[in-house]
Amino acid sequence: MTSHDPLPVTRGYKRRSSGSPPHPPTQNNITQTQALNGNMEKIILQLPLMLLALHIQSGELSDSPVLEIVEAPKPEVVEFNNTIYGTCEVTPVPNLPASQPQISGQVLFRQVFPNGTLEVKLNLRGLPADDRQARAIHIHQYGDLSQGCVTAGHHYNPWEVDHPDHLGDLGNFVPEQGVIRQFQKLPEAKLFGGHSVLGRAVVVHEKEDDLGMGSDEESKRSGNTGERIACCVIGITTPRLWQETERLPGEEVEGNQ
Ligand SMILES: [Cu+2]
Ligand SMILES: [Zn+2]
Repeated sequence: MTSHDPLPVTRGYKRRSSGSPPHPPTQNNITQTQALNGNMEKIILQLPLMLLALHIQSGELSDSPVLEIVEAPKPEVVEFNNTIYGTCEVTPVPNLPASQPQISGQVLFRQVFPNGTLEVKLNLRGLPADDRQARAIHIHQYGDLSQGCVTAGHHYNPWEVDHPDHLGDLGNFVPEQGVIRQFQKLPEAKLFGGHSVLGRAVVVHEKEDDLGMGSDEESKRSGNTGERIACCVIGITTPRLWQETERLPGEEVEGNQ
């Protein structure tokens, strides 16, 4: 058998279901044998999935090796005192109309393993000093900026809820003196686990988020926030950026070693 052959169990499964029996059994025997074969095949095929599910479930309580594979930027977590740091380097979309500000800067993330509340620091610049327009910021599903911010998909929504309850709906931000500086907590979003926001995008919109209060359907989908004017992909980083960024109102001192 070469490495390209299918696994023997797969071939056995195919042969059993398509081949004819070697000698004619009674009708009753055929039915029983087929039912038995069918059940056994289902159990055999599902067994690895069932075992995997059990491993993952129990892994949330213990230190299962499977959990490490599913979870884990483990080296960073250990190295940085059970904390994972994320950064997102915001850049304006190319060919932005002159009426829109060229927003750049960083959105930083920090979460203590495994169930700490995700903390976010926004540090954006590039707005006119007299600009007081509120702008929406969300975490979108895909870290794909191949065609600017439009390829980042919809708001990341693993729970299939309405806007503005998506786990990465950061809300509205009003610039002051050309910058947006804010600390906030995002209790629903995580850097760890299956619903991690790592690898997804932060998108800054041209308009204010209506927070689901609008009269149209789009309000409960995206908040009617207009064009996407700047975005970035969230990646893993060291504590350096978080620690070097000035402390913002609401930011807790502890854990900031
Ligand atoms: Cu958005
Ligand atoms: Zn949303």
